[in-house]
Amino acid sequence: NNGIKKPKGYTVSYHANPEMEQMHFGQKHPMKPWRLTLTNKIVMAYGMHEAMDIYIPRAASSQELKDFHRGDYIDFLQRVTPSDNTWDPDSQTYAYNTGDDCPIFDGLYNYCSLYAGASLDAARKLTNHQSNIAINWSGGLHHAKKNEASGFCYINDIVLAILQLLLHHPRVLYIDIDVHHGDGVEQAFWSTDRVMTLSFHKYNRAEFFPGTGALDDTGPINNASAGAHHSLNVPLHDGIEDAQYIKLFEDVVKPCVRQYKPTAIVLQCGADSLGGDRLGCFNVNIKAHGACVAFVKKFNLPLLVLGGGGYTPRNVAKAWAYETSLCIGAEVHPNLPAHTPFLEHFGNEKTLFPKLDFTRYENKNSRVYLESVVMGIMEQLRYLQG
Ligand code: TV1
Ligand code: CA
Ligand code: ZN
Repeated sequence: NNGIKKPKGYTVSYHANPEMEQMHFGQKHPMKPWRLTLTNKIVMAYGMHEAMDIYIPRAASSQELKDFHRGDYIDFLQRVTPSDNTWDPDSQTYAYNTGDDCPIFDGLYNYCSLYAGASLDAARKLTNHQSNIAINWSGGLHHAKKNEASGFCYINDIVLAILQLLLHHPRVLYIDIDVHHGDGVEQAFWSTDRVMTLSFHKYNRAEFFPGTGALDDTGPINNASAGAHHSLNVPLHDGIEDAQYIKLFEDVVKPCVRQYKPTAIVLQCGADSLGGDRLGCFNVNIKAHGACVAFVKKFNLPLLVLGGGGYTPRNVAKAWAYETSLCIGAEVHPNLPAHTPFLEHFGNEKTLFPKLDFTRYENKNSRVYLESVVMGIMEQLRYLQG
């Protein structure tokens, strides 16, 4: 291998089931489970698997899925086939918000129960003290609701994993760097103070999915509710750049950890916040995206690392492989190993840190705007003391 060693006294577990990588959402659909194959090939080509405990996770049981989701919705996912999904003429949609964004494809239920099983196994490795960091790149599907699909997400594996952590942990901090708002996770824990949710995202109520996550949406308005001030949102404009993003992330996450004192952290690493993403609109490089992971690791708390969005597969795979190396604390050569499968797929950019396409989005985030966002977050955190 490349001399990558297991870190001493420190365990990283990697949960990946190749069965789900073969799934297809449909020809033109931006979600490509195949990006996970690409990620795993890079991880293995570097020999990173030598430094981690590798698990091929089982599928979650329908009972486990029902710990968050409504029974009739899970029964529907289990039963429905591409040919028999029924159109509801009243709402002009298919059942449970399936349709264009969330199509019914062959193997859908298997796909859902596999990524959920992986997140549950990963969470259990943390609560058993068998891992310090547990990674599931197939999870992080933050839009799924209790009784409906949303934004390419059917089962909310993040909510299920956090519920698992809450059996052993008094407080869990959820951090979400996907370019979209982590609305499903926010909604699930809106009225509790045992989970703090913190999402960084592009925000435009009318024009960018899902349209929620304004700076002042911080939990129930009623101060008597435990959840008040425990949902934090960092709304951003197009084109945010590396230095701004890293500073903002650190300026927000550090005081959240200091004030909230979580005993475990869940980090959703959606890679659609990278520059050049097919659906995203930020100008963040892979090194800066990874800097967020490295920063969170430094708190030395049990850490669940999840995937999420990411629609330019060659960049997603590099980002997640690089972030795997940061989790194990291994220095990897920036050039992809010559024996990496699918190397031809990466064209001229056979490096972990390609030049991304920043031409599509001009930076609309002023220094003054970002300072006002940090102030807004600090204001919420002041309510937590006492
Ligand atoms: C089929 C084929 C579906 C091509 C969907 C982009 C497609 C999109 C497609 C698409 C697309 C969205 C909306 C509009 C809701 C709709 C994994 C009624 C080229 C976590 C989910 C984004 C992001 C949903 C998921 C969004 C995640 N954008 N081509 N669909 N309205 N949906 O805007 O956060 O990354 O785009
Ligand atoms: Ca986000
Ligand atoms: Zn996204």
